[in-house]
Amino acid sequence: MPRANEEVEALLQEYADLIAITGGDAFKARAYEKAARAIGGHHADVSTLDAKGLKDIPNVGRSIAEKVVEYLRSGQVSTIEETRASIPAGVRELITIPTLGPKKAMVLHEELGITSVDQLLEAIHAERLRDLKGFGEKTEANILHGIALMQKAGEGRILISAAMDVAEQIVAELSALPGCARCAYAGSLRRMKETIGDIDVLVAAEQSAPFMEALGALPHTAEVIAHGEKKTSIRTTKGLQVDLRVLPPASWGAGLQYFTGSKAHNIRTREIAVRHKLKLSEYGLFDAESGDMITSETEEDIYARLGLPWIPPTLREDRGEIAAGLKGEVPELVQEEDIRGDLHTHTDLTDGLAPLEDMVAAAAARGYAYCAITDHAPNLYMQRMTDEKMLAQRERVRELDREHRGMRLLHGTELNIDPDGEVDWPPEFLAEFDLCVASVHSHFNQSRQALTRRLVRACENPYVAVIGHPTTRRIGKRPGLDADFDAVFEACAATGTALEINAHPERLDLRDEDVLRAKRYGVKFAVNSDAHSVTHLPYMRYGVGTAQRGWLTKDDVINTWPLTRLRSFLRKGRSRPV
Ligand code: DGT
Ligand code: CA
Ligand code: CA
Ligand code: ZN
Repeated sequence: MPRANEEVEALLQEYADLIAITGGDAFKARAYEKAARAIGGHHADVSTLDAKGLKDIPNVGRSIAEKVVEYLRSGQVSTIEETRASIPAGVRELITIPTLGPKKAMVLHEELGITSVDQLLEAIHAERLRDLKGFGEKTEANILHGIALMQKAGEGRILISAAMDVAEQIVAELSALPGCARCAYAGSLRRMKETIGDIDVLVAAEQSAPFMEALGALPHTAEVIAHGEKKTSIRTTKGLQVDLRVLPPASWGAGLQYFTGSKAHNIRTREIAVRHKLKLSEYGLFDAESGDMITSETEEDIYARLGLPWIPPTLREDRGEIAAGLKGEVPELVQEEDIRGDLHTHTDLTDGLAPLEDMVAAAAARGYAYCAITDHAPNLYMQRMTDEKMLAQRERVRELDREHRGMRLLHGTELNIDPDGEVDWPPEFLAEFDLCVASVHSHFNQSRQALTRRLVRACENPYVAVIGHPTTRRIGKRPGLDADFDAVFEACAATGTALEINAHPERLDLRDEDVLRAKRYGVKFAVNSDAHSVTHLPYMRYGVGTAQRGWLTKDDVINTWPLTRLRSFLRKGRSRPV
């Protein structure tokens, strides 16, 4: 994303929050939020656009365009500065606590005079929040969790998508240099972990200096932290650390295996080496006694000499992959190419940015065999959905379906699971959708018992085929629902309801460990982008990475299936419509 787009997105989002704290118009706040996301997701660099060009971006009206122009010209927007100044700095800090939100932050300020995170912690420990309306023990626990998340985020793990963008650019730049035999990223990014501490890049070349220098000179690089012959570390303009190691081409496999990790996996592989009277390091696999090199050029050779098949990086977490390898039972993991379609996408009929036609064209361009449009149902009040709008969209979807020869379109919706586990619309209306995803979008803080019951009831609904973003967590921002997920997994398996692996990098929900657990109950999964713009469809890769980390095969994932098999699953045993 161009830097200016990112800055403007953050500024408009902040303004939306400020409007909310000062008790401003909710629709106005919402308009700024939508514009923020539209600009963040816009393909062209906004700093190259004039007011007219800005207004062509969906959800950007005249007044917002003017503010953006002012910002690009002067580095600030007077209205936003004024609003900012009207709120104490400490309260602005409070709203950055995930799980707290602008309204509660304002109550804490007005009722208890709290103006900093430290004061808030003190007040919680002194049980002073208990007397406030709308605050309870549960809220306290959530706020404490939010503060912990914020402090952890401050320790600098970043979302996989942000790391991937930087890593792919660096790998492309370094690969183009003369003398580069191999270049790849390793570490947690190659393992597709949900957040990344630092990026590890490896190069195989005879000479290391040109690569070390090139890394220091890249436009991303803000600072060289350490510069050596084998390893150089830099910090990017966004504060992300990148470690570059240059290896002799003959050590490529050993280096790649070592620096891919995880540490826990490497400890296991080294133990096996020791049992075979071998020694494994980043330079190669050696005979422990003579010190003779046995092999080092490819990962496959190294694993083979340890009596193991090549283990996919997404499994290298010491979660049983070595034992599975020794028994020849490493699963054949689902791949991105196996995905035949996306079952959760939004258009500008609700909170998506792109018109239906654009979403459909972009999905078709990805080579999908089918794609479901699943805009929000009416109980998500801000989306202003109506029966008429939904039916009109269905008409249009059916027309487009006839026009797109290669891809079948499914008309679906994303229902809201209410506090009792009920969803929008009566059964007759639901029966007409090709697919209903159902998700929790509110009342996150119910008791564990109520939340569990709520999700189980949604599974029992014969029209609900997929539970969307099942835990509702937002990485670094909101913890997942405190429900008994084992009970939910059991209900999914019993009712034939799939669990979503939402591929949005801020969600990745279900997460890898939960996927692994749910699979043991016999649950099926849908890996979906939840795209709110055409640029989100490629998030699918992160969902597939998470599915792999949860040991899923193609058969576990319903949107790798042929359409007939998928349709029969979506009917959940209901009879075919006549
Ligand atoms: P991160 O950066 O926190 O997201 O996680 P990783 O896994 O990328 O960790 P990092 O960057 O510290 O190191 C990259 C890989 O290098 C790691 O996965 C395994 C290997 N490695 C680094 N230090 C050690 C070590 O002390 N022992 C072993 N066995 N492996 C190490
Ligand atoms: Ca790393
Ligand atoms: Ca590292
Ligand atoms: Zn949703």
